[in-house]
Amino acid sequence: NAVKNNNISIIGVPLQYGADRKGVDLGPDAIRGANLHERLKALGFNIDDLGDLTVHRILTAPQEGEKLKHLSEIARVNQELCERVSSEMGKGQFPLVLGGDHSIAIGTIKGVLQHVKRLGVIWFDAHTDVNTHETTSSGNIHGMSLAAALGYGHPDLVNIGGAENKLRPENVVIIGARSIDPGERTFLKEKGIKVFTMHDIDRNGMKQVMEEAIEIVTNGTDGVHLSLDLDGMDPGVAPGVGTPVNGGMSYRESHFAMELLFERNILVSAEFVEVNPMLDQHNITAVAAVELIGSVFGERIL
Ligand code: B3U
Ligand code: MN
Ligand code: MN
Repeated sequence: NAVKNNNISIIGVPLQYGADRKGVDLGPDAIRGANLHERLKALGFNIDDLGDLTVHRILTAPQEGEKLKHLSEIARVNQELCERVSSEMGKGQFPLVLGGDHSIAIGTIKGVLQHVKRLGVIWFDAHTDVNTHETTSSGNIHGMSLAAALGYGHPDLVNIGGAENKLRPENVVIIGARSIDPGERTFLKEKGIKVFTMHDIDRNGMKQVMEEAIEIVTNGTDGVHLSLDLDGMDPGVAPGVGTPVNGGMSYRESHFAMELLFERNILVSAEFVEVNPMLDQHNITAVAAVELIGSVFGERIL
């Protein structure tokens, strides 16, 4: 199997305050509504759906030019997510987290790190999410979550689950990037984080990219987390996302990547984020998410 056991815990995180566009809080239910449980059960998994974490409604708009929009609620929810993920892993469960905006990767990863000290991460995304409050131009925390998990950014984010618990840059790969801010480019170069851009996928193909990526994230680690932002896929196949970027990974490339992850049996946890039903057409982005989850957990054509 792709995972160390047959038991998956589903955790929904209806958080939208890390993103600008409204509606990504509806993601967890849209994903469940696309037959997630049935699909995983058909593959032989036991499913424990813990429901959604509580997110308090914020009625005040962030200030003009704010660099950490809605920081306190985002930090609170992520701390709770961290504890929930950690306690599920402590019971031997595989945490499958449904977003919500990508800021929830901070809580997920910090929770996994409590059990897997040397953790590899595959970050599937059109963006690289390595801004900090010092480099961001949007102030949106979903563009800062990978930096925070690496130990960079505002202390309220970095300290979630303990500041000493953090990813190492050499254990992280980003796949599918095609929109990188100037400050992020500097950060990625300085820290030596491996990025496979769309150019690399075009040039070498997904097979070679994934083989290199898996080599990096498994080298010296004890497990791998998949953080999959649906905007990594091309907007033609996954239009229901807040910040679509043209020229993304095709339906087949994305599935092939998931199939290779299953084959190598390296994942200890996964999250699927940024599904925005309010921007979607006929729920096809949520359906795509569930299909990718199917491939990650071993669905095959024949
Ligand atoms: N890098 C930009 C845009 C962005 C990042 N993540 C998403 N969009 N989804 C930013 O706002 O930091
Ligand atoms: Mn992202
Ligand atoms: Mn993205």
